[in-house]
Amino acid sequence: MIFEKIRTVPRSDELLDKAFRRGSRAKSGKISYNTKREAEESMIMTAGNILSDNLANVVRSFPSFDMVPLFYRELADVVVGVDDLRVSLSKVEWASRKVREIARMHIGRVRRREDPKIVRQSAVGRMSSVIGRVSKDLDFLNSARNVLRKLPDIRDEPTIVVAGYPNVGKSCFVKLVSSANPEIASYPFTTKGLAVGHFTRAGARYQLVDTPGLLDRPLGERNRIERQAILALDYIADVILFILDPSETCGYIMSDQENLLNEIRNTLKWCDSAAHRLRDRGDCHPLIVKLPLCSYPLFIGHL
Ligand SMILES: Nc1nc2c(ncn2[C@@H]2O[C@H](COP(=O)(O)OP(=O)(O)O)[C@@H](O)[C@H]2O)c(=O)[nH]1
Ligand SMILES: [Mg+2]
Repeated sequence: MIFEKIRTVPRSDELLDKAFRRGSRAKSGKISYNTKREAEESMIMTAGNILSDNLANVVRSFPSFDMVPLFYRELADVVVGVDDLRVSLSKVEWASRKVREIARMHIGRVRRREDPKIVRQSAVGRMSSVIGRVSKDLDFLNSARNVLRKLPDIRDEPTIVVAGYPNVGKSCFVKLVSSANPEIASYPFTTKGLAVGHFTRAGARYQLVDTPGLLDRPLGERNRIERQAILALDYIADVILFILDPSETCGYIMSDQENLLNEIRNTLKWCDSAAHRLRDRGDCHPLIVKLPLCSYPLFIGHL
């Protein structure tokens, strides 16, 4: 999965600690230094390189969002916000360049015979201040990284997306028939993200995607959790398995559940990506399965 490779983003205090510790070691560890001047220069260069390289590595470890497949880009936008990511990444990139510039400038001052200790103190102060300015961005990038790398690995395989109102038994069904192991509970909104499982039938592998429950309301009013379900329906579903609970033990009346079904049916008709994909797979018509929780008859129909 595209976000799996993003590495842990260090905190600002960890970065400063590492850089200045190594810098001090570089200064004191080498007996070959003839003068205090060379020792301070080495400290500034080592600390500057470590800070600058680590910040550049943070930026490099995130994928370029223009190259990320549309489904994952939209999903990343829903769960963490792609614009916020871009802003933080560009600030960290700025900090990487700025620290290198500060190191170069201060090394120049040491070589021009300014007091090396004072120059080193100034370099440390300015580098710390630059890192302090991106401290919140580093924290945000690390929490975003932790969310992104847990997104499901959706492959280009026949995909069935299971949708419906909250608490109707979607996760239970997915767990029963596939390798997925979603959390199941007797209260709504247990599932907060997409979960993918697989099963094999007649030698072919299928993906089954569990989604968070949807309420019957306009897209603009949907929260981040519901919008993940909409994206799965919109971008990756070859077949939609819509589960209804006629017993209404889920806590929602049938007419509301049916309204949601009709709304999804109408939305997907107008949605280009879903309409094209569903048409391309001539053998894979979207299905709506009315799966009763108790003893109701099974009903299968076409979207
Ligand atoms: N009676 C009955 N209860 C079910 C069935 N499937 C799931 N449940 C229960 O319904 C509740 C919600 O199930 P869950 O799979 O978490 O629903 P989801 O929110 O749609 O994913 C849980 O308490 C399940 O044990 C079923 O076929 N029959
Ligand atoms: Mg669930």
